[in-house]
Amino acid sequence: MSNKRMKGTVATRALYYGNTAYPILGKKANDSDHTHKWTVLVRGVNNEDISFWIKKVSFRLHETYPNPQRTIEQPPFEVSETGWGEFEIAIKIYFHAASGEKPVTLYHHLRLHPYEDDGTGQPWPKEKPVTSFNYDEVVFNEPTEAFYQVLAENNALTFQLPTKKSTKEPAVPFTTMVEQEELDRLDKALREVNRQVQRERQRAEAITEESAMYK
Ligand code: SLL
Repeated sequence: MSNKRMKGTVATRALYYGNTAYPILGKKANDSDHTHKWTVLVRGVNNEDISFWIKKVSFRLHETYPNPQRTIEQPPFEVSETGWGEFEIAIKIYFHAASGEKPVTLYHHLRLHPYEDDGTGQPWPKEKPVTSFNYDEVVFNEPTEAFYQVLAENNALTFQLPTKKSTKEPAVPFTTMVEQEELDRLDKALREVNRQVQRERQRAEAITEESAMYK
């Protein structure tokens, strides 16, 4: 099949990456200095199979881990470990050979600790997992004909965010609802900034007027 590039064509795929972490509690906690069990992962936004366009994922862990370079050749693209500290994980994503694309590296700060109370204002419950996920889109600019064909065959020329968080595990973290909440937050922040600018402008005008009186 052809590795000719399709001029003027763009194909985009969405994914999310990040980690979940659970504290090690009870008797097991005394067995080593490891305080947490964690999983770092790369997934489709609907938790769908992404192996038709992602060939393998390589996770580079901290050098305190044995064989820190962990390459996962089949889905699920994830690594589970235990440990005591947070560090940055380089996540290298290799695409289907037909794409002719170089691998892409994403960086994720492994998060083990809650840095805030939970939503109810209560301290973070010990048994509740800490999660840290990021959403991203991979844009294939002028894809090869062969790769375009792969996407088409997998119904993957377009994508949609899920509308709601699913209740079944693993719950998808990025939904149109979450997107809307973020847009609402930005909108509210923008209105607040405009209000403050307006207020400062009025103050400045008042001062100018006042100083004019003394001239
Ligand atoms: C820190 N800069 O000091 C970081 C490094 C490294 C965490 C964290 C290894 C576990 C093991 C582990 O948890 N490393 O011994 O296998 O916080």
